[in-house]
Amino acid sequence: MRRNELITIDHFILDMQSRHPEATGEFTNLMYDIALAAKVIAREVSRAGLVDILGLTGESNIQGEQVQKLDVFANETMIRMQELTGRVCIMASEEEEELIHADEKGKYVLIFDPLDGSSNIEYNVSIGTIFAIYRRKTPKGRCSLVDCLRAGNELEAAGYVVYGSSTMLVYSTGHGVHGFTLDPSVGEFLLSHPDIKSPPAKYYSVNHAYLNRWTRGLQEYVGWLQGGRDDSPKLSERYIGSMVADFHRNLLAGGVFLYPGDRRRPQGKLRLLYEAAPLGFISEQAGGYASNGRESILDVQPADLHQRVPVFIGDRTLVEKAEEFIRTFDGEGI
Ligand code: AFP
Repeated sequence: MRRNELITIDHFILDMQSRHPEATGEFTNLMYDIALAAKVIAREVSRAGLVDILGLTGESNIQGEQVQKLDVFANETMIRMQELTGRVCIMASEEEEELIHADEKGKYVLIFDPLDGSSNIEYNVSIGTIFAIYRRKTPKGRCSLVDCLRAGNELEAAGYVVYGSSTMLVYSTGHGVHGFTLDPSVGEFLLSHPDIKSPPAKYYSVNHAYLNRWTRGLQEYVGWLQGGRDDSPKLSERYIGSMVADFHRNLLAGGVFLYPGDRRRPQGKLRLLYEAAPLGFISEQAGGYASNGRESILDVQPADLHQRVPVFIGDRTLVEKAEEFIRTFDGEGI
């Protein structure tokens, strides 16, 4: 990027496409559609705090339109932006029990969490959208569950949008990680963070409220992160409670995010297909690593659309260290 050059996400994606002469442009257009959906959702997120002031909490708003909850709105926006384009054959959303069939000629499979961290919405805390793109597996005709139950190492692309102090879209097609910041005055995502590589870790992020339910290995590991041993990294803690926001901060500032399994929930809370695999893909592209505590999250083959998985993600050395602690104390309870 030349100094002071403004590169919109559309130009950037098109430039990437021109490096692949075999590309038909369909993927490029799919990315445009996602960026457009992100802008629409960002607009609603930025107005969310006005809902009470403007008295829109009833059945309809001042234009007589039905007022929707933000997570429902985000889900419908993602679906509407894709279902008629002919680019996507099937979709799966964290908000939907069932698969969403689109165009049976579509080449791509889109999996998304429309509004991650939704319990933070009403407190004006950062939230996000996560997306994963696979190529269809079924050669032709209607796509089905087998097209969606894919390991992260088959991903064609993944990304997320964080609605924070500004809105940022970050994505990777397996050639580095690139971040774009929305300039609301012109309505464009501008390249602000080309080729992101995570710096050495400063932070760890975990919900300490569950400490008493953790295994011994996990307790020892977190103690180590904090500075319990001579070789400890002595990190500071940051935890927002929106995975996208926690992940994003650690990606840029350096750190590790954990949502482990515990006695009550052995598989943790986070979903493999909607959260862990796409962010794992991004993390690895930025020089990090994502694990379920035993193996790479990208190697986990999903058996169920809404399957949960323990997550350790971010700085490679620190995630590998988590695996080491878990192995060392394997079988030891609390
Ligand atoms: P919500 O969408 O219910 O707010 O959950 C968000 C989330 O799935 C993820 O974004 C957070 O990292 C995690 O849950 C926070 O969970 P805890 O409240 O148990 O720490």
